[in-house]
Amino acid sequence: LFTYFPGSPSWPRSRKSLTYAVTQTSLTSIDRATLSQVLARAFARWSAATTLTFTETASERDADITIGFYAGDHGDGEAFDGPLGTLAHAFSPTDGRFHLDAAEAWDASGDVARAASDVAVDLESVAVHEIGHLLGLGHSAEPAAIMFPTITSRTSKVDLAQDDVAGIQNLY
Ligand code: TQI
Ligand code: CA
Ligand code: ZN
Ligand code: ZN
Repeated sequence: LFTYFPGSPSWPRSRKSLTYAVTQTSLTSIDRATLSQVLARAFARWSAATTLTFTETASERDADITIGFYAGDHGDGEAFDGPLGTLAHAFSPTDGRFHLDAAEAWDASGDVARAASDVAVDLESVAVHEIGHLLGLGHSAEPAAIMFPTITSRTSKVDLAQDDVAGIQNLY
């Protein structure tokens, strides 16, 4: 079953359209256009289940959600740890920060099973999970759920389960 953060924070119900910006890419080798495509696919999975829409903006100032790659201690008290371990983190509504560990072997090809690295991590799968946190979902006890707290390297898991849909529809 789905959960929320303490106090069930959400984006205001009146805000149906949220914007996101990619603000820090100096530590990743992922092509910028590919990164935009993967993020758009991940956000679309949540907009398909809700009345929310998500639009990329070039301006950090106009963005509700900011997305970037960071290494080690990057100033928010949640240091990254090198390959595997913590892959990414996102803060609860309405903070909007979504950080990815630049040390991961991110795969943005959409076919992580074919990745060269044994420790390749599917970027879209992690993005779908972290967007759930950005929108207010905590972890789920349902193994099929995107919000279930486990992910396997070289594996893709991008489809919302009925449990994720029920959780987000109950919140918005
Ligand atoms: N990052 C943790 C996560 O996103 C960070 C975290 C722990 C967290 N507890 C939280 C974030 C509570 C918000 C609220 O769960 S992670 C998965 C998992 C991670 C984990 O790098 O460990 C995914 C990133 F657990 F689902 F497999 C992506 Cl999909
Ligand atoms: Ca890590
Ligand atoms: Zn961070
Ligand atoms: Zn999580």
